[in-house]
Amino acid sequence: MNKFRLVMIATLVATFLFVGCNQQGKDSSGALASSAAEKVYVAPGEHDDFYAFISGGFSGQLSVYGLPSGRLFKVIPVFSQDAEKAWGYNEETKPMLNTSHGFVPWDDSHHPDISQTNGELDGRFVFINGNNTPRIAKIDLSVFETTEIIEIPNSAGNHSSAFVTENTEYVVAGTRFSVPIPQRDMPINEYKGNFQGSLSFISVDPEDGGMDLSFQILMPGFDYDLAHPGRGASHGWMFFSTYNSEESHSLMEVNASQNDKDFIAAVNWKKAEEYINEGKFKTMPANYAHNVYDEETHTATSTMKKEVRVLDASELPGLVYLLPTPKSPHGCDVNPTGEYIVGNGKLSSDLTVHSFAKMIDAIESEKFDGEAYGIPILSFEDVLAGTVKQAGLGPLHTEFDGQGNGYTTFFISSEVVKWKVGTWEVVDRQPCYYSVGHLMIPGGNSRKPYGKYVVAMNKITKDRYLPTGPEVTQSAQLYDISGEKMELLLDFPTVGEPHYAAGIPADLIKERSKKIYSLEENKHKYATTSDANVRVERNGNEVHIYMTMIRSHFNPDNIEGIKVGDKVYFHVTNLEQDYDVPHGVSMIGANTSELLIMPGQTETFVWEPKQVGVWPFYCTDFCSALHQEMQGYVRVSPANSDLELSWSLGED
Ligand code: RUQ
Ligand code: CUA
Repeated sequence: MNKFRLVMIATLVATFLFVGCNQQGKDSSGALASSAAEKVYVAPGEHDDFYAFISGGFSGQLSVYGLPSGRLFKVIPVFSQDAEKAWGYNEETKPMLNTSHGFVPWDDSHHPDISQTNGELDGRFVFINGNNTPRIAKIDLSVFETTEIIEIPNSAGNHSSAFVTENTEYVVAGTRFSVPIPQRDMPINEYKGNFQGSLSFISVDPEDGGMDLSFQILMPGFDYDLAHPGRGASHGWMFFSTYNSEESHSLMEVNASQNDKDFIAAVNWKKAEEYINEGKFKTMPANYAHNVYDEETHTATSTMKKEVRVLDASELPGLVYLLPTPKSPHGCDVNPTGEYIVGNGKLSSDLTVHSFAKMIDAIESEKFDGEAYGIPILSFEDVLAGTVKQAGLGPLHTEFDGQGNGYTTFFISSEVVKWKVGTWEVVDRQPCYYSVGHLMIPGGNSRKPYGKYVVAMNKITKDRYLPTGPEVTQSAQLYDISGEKMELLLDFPTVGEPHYAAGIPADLIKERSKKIYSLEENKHKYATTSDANVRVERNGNEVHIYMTMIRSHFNPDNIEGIKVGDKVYFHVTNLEQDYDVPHGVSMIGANTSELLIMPGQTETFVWEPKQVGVWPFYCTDFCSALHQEMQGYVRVSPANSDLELSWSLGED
C-alpha cells in the first residue's frame, strides 16, 4: 500500500513535468508580444518602479532586482562567504558567521520579509532565514548590508521563518525538523512523543532594530513548514503550517503522508506575552550566537547567549490551537484583511481557507475536536471559510493583490491560479515555465499589497534559456496582474534557487539609501582618517599597517622590515568622500579575498608572508584614469633579519 502510494505520486509528478516541459514550452514560443516588451522596458538611465529582494536558496544570499525590468543590481551576502565583497573574509565581518557550531560560512536562505509599520511596508529592514544552521539575518536597507544575525537554539531546519508581524514586533522562526529538546543522545526510533518542535519569537527593537530571542514555544514533534502573521483583527496571532503530524522519522514521503489532515497551528503571541509577564516560562540553558555589525566601528562582534525563555504549549491553555488542514500543507498565507488563512495541502487539489472569525467563535464556545499533546484541535467544519475546488495540482503558496483576489502556485500542474476571495471561484490561470514554487506580489505579506505584478519563482527551467552544461540557470517570471487576466511579461534568471521574495515600491527605499560613510564618524579601532596618521607598528611578530587609499595611491606604498613568519594586518581606510568611489586592495599570496572598501570605510585583511622577496599589492577596483598605477610593494626579509620597519610614499 505504502509503496503503491509512493509510485502513484511519483508518476503524477513525472507526467505533469513532462507535459509541462513539452506542450507549454511550445505554446509560449514567440508569445512575448511587443506590448509585453514595452511593459518591462526601462529606458537607459531610467529607474525601475519596484525593488525585488529574491532569496538565493542554496546560495545563502539575497539578490536585489528591479521590476519590471528584472535587472540584477546587487547580491547582498548574508549567510555565505562572498569574496567579491570580502564578506566572511575580512576581519570585520568574520564574526557575523559565528555560530554555536563555530564559523559556518554557508547557509540555505529561503524567506525574505520586509519590516512593517501598521501593517504596511516601511522599507527599513529585510529579514531572512538560514535553514541549515538555524539563523535569522537582518539587512539594513539604508546600506543594503547584513547588519545582524541571530542563531536559533532548540531548532533544526529553520524553515517557517523569517516572517514579521504587522509592527515588526517579532520575526518568527519555526523549526522544520523536530529534534530532542534539549539535544541528547537517544535512539531515532523513539522519535514519537519524545522529539519536539519549537517556535521562536525574535523581538525587534522599534528604535534601532536590534534583535533579541524573546521566547520559544515548545510544540509537538511535527514539522513546522511555513508561517504568516495575522493582521487587522487577527493581529496578535501567528499561523504555522505543519506536516508529519504522524511523527514519523523515516521514508517520510510515504510515512508523513498517511494522515488525511495535518494542521495549521494558530499561535496567540499576545497570550504568550502575558504568560511571559506572569513568569509562566522556564529558563532553559542554551548556547547560541548573536552577531552584530556596528556601522560606526565598521566591525562585527559575536556574543554567545546562554539562556532562553520557553513556554510549553501543552501546559499553557489558550496559547496554541490546531486547525485541521488537508494533506501535508506547505504554504500558510493570510489575506490583507487578516480574516482568511489559506493552507495549501501539497498533496491535495483543493485549497483550504480558514476563517479567523470562525476560529475565535469555536474557541470561545470551546468546541474542540480532540487534542494533541494537550493542544486543542478545532473541528475542520467549524473553522472552514471555503474551499477553492479542483484549482490545480500540488498547491504551494498564495499571495494577494489587495483587490480581493488570491494567487496560488501549483507545482505539479505548473501554473499560477487566480481566484476570488469570498466566492472561492477560479477566475484565471497562467502556465509557469516550469514547476513554480513561491510567488510574490510586492507588499503581499501586508495589509497593503501593490497588486501590479506577480513574480513566479520556478524550480525548473529546462529549455527556457541557452544551455550552460548540466546546470542551467534558475529563473523567475513576471506577470502583469493589473487586468482581469494575468499576462506573462518576462523571464529573468536569478542567482541561486529563488525561494521567496519581498517586493516594495522603489520610492519607499531609494531616498534613504546611504551614499558614503562619513570619515568623521568612522570609529573603527584601526581607522586612519588622515595621512598624518599613516604608520606601521610591530608587536612581536604581529605587524599592523595603518594605510589609506585615495585616487590614485595607497599611503604608504613602500613598506620594508616585514619578515617571514610575521602576521601582517592591513587596516585600510578609504579617504574618499564621493559617491560611488570604492577602492579595492589585494596582496599576492594572501589567503583571503580582496577588500572592496567604500568611501569613509575601514577594512582589514591578514597576510602571512611565507617567502622572502619584494611583493606587490594593488587596487582591485577600476577607480580612476590612473587606477592601474594604484599599487605598492612590501619587502619581506628572512625571519632572522634585523631590518627595522620603515614605510614611505613618494620618496626615493
Ligand atoms: S519553500 S517552494 Cu523553502 Cu518557502 Cu515553498
Ligand atoms: Cu583605487 Cu583602483
